[in-house]
Amino acid sequence: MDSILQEIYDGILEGRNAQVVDSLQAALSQGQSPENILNLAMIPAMRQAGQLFEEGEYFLPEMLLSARTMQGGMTVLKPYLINQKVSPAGKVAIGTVKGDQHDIGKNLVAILLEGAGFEVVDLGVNVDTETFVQTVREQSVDMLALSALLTTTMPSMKTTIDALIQAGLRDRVKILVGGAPITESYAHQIGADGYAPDASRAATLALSLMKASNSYA
Ligand code: B1M
Repeated sequence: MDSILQEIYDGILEGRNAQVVDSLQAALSQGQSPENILNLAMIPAMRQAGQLFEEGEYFLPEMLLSARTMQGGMTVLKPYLINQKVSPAGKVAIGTVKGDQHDIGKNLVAILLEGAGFEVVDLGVNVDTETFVQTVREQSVDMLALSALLTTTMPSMKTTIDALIQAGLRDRVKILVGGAPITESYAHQIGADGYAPDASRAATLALSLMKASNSYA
């Protein structure tokens, strides 16, 4: 790995916030693309933190430090990932489902959706079904984007879709789901409109779902 990317990877893994901000600025001024920095250094570092947690070498405080350093780094990268478009591609409400506090992937999806021209309403983490339903009812969103990182919180996606059906609102929105334990077949099984394995494919899929729904309008 390139040495500046290695510095970013190590810095995130070891939770060195200030160093990661400096290394990111250095990498950007060396001409590294923000996508490469994310995909080759930052996301792999978070994956490794999870691996060390599974192996009993990291505990929650270490995972949390890595997560905070990652979030600080994403603040530096965000302006480089967002390309302001004139007319919004649509309005998306995004949230991590009930019981789940993981928000790094969700935040990344939100940034890339914004980058693709969507207006994004970020509902945060631990979002209950009623909040999603109320948002669809009151905020005229075109799409709901649901993130889950725990196998125990995945079922909340289905609960949300079922609640939208019950409220007679399912046809008003496209539903996009994702997060580490989610699969294409799970998305299909619960009646979502789409699944994306990562943030950049989430943004591409969101655009094509909007195009498809506009062509039926
Ligand atoms: Co947690 N955690 N965690 N954790 N954590 C995982 C998810 C875990 C896999 C770690 C492990 O054991 N290897 C494991 C889940 C096991 C399982 O369910 N199968 C786990 C666990 C067990 C837990 C706790 C239960 C631990 C405990 O308390 N004993 C606890 C649960 C708390 C809760 O939510 N109720 C917990 C807590 C935490 C911290 C708070 C310490 C911290 C989160 C901080 C934060 O988010 N602000 C944390 C972290 C950092 C992780 C790992 C290490 C990293 C997650 C991450 O940010 N990855 C994670 C291990 C791992 O993922 N390998 C782990 C980087 C991020 C960019 O990737 O979020 O996957 P990700 O997002 C990706 C894709 O998934 C996708 O796009 C992103 C990339 O482009 N994506 C979407 C995500 N959402 C999408 C939505 C879409 C489309 C794509 O459309 C809408």
